[in-house]
Amino acid sequence: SQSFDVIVLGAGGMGSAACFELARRGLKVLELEQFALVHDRGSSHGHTRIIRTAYAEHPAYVPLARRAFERWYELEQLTGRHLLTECECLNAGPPGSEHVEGVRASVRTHNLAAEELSGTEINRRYPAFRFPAEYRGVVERAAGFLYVEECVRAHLDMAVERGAHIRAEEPVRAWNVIGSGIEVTTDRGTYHAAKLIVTAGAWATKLLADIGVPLRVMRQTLLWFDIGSRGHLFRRDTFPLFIADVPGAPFYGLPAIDPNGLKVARHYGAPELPNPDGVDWNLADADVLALRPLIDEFLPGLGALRKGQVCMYTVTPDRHFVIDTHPGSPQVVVACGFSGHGFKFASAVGEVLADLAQTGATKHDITLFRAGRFAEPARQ
Ligand code: PYC
Repeated sequence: SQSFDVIVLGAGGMGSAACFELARRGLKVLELEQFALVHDRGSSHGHTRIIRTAYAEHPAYVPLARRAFERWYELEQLTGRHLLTECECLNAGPPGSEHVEGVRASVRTHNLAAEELSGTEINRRYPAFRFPAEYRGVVERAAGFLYVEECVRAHLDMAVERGAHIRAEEPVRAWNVIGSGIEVTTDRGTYHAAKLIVTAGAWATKLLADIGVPLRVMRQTLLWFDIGSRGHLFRRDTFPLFIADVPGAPFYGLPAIDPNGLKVARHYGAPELPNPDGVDWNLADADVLALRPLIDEFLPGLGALRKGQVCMYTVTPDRHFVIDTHPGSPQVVVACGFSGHGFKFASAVGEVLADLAQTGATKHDITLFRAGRFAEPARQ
């Protein structure tokens, strides 16, 4: 068997970033991936991911978002590749929208630059939209989108350049604590290391079944629609990233950046599954029908479907991440439950995971992400 300082399970957004950071720090690291590298059977594909700073989900994410921006820009410098395009982000919803209120809370807490718009003002500024006049929007400029597959590839390539060992198409059968280290058994061999990082996406439901985090998997569909002769309304100088907190059916979209047209998807709202085995990877008519009424109401005039992809969310009960040392094994670091809003942070999470594996602590505030929180009585 071979020995490493750290083994990383899963080469998606988080695992690839951790692998890069560990290799950069001079550690001997092995990355194990069950599929081909940069595959489309997990949660790190679909061309683009939103990155934003005025974070609706909790103000505690704001410093991590800033760090993530820094680290994506640094990765661009290291690789010479274009990974992130800046773009305005519109957060819209009816009066009382939890999402819009959450954005405002982060703006207040961190004194962020943001602009308030009425529904009418949104429609005037971005003429593709038809929001009701009483809707409210908060627009921020400290936002953009990442080229998700390119980001994963960049982290992996930079990790290999720094000596990381990466083994693809090698599913993990089991990991076990052996003394103060760990042993990982795959279809092809057995490996030993001082530390283990589990960044297995939806497969955390299996590989981390014992950590007391009730994870559920959501099958999401990413859809691209024809913009036809109305392309000028959907360019990123005329159309923002948006998250629309429409009652019962929040959805989001990104400007058209290529011939596939406008990318639009629902955020949550799909049935939850206990693990990834039940996910149907084929696009169904029902996937498009679920989104069409939202498009017709809020983005009228979009054309036919041009492309669709299935992707997974791995969701925690409070939709906050889990980033921690394993509750029973201090030599194991876990990152899971990114709940459909994690990828943007991968560049910073890689640093946090490397910190935890190397020293058991990190200077980043990750108290919101404790693995044990689901077992604790609610705080007053
Ligand atoms: O992480 O910003 C995000 C996001 C929006 C919709 C899905 N994910």
